[in-house]
Amino acid sequence: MSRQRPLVIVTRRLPEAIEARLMELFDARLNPTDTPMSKSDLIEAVKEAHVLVPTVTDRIDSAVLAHANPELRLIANFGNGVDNVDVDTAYKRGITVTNTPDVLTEDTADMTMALVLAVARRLVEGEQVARSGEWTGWSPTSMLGHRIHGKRLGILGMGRIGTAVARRARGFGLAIHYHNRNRVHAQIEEELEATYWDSLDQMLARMDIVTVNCPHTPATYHLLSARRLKVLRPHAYVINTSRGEVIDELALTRMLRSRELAGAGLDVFEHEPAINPKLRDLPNVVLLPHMGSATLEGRVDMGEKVLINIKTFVDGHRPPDRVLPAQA
Ligand code: 8YV
Repeated sequence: MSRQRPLVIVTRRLPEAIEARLMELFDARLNPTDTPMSKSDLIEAVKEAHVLVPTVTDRIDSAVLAHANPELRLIANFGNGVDNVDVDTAYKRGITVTNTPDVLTEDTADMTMALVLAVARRLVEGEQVARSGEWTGWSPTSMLGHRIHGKRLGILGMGRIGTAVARRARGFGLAIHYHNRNRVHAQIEEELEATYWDSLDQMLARMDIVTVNCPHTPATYHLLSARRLKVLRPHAYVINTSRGEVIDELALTRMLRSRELAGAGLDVFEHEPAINPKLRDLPNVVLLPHMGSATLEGRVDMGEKVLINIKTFVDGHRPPDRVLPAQA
C-alpha cells in the first residue's frame, strides 16, 4: 500500500461511530444512501480501493476480483460468514481476507432459540390473533403448540454459534445432539451432555428439532438435501440462522406444504432477498429477514473488528481475523 492513508471503500452504511472512526483513520469512502452495490459498482470499487469492506450483500467473486487494482491488498468483510467472497481467488492474488467472528455468536444463538420457541409455540400466529381484534377469548384447545422441554435438539455445526445454542437449549430442557466435521472436546460434550453423531442421516432420523449452525461452504451446500429432509420425522421442526444455501429450500417448502415436516423457522434464504412465495404462504413457518446478528451492540462490535483488522494490516502486522482458503 503506497499511500499514507489507504483508500478504504465501504459498500454499505455502518454504525455512525464506526464510520466516524474509519474517516479519522483512513481515506474512507462511505455509502451514505446504503444502496446495495451492483456488480459493476463493485468492479469500479476494486479498481480503486486499497481496502474493501463488503458485507453479505456483495458477491466478491473471481469476475469482480479480476478487475482488482494491484494495490487492493485487503478485503475486510463486515460479517462472520465469508461465502460472499471468493477467498481462494483473493489468496492467489495476494489479497488478505478478514471477517468478524465471535462478536455475533450470542446474538445469533439468541435468535436461533427465539425461532425454536416461535415455531413450536406458534408465537406469530398468536400475535396476529391478539392484534386482529377478532380474538374471541381463551379456550382449552386453541393455539396449541408443542412443548420443547424434554425434546431432542440436533445441532448441525457445533462451532461457536452451535455451542452457544446448545448452552441455551440446555436451559430449556432440550437434550443436545450434534453433527460436526470434528467431534468437540470431551469436556464440552460433558458440560452440555451432548451426543455426537458421526452420521448426519442417523441423527436426523431421531430429532424433534434441527438447527442449522454451520457455515455455507462447497461442502455444506444443500447439506439438508431433499433426500436428507425426508429422513426427518413429520413432527420435526427445522431452524436456520446460518445460510439459506445449506438447505434445499424448494424441497423444504414442498415438505412443509405437504406436512411431511411440522414447521420451520428461517432467518436466511437461498436467494436473498427473494423468498419463495410458496414459503411465504405457509402458516407453519416463521420467516425473518436475515436479522440473527442485528443488534446495535453486535453491529458496533463487528465494526470495531473491521477497524482493528484494517489498522493492524495497514500498520504491517497480521490482522487478527484472517481467513485462509480451505486448502491453504
Ligand atoms: C451479518 C451474518 O449480518 O456475519 C454473518 O455471517 O450472517 C450476518 O449476521 C452479515 O453477514 C453482515 O455481512
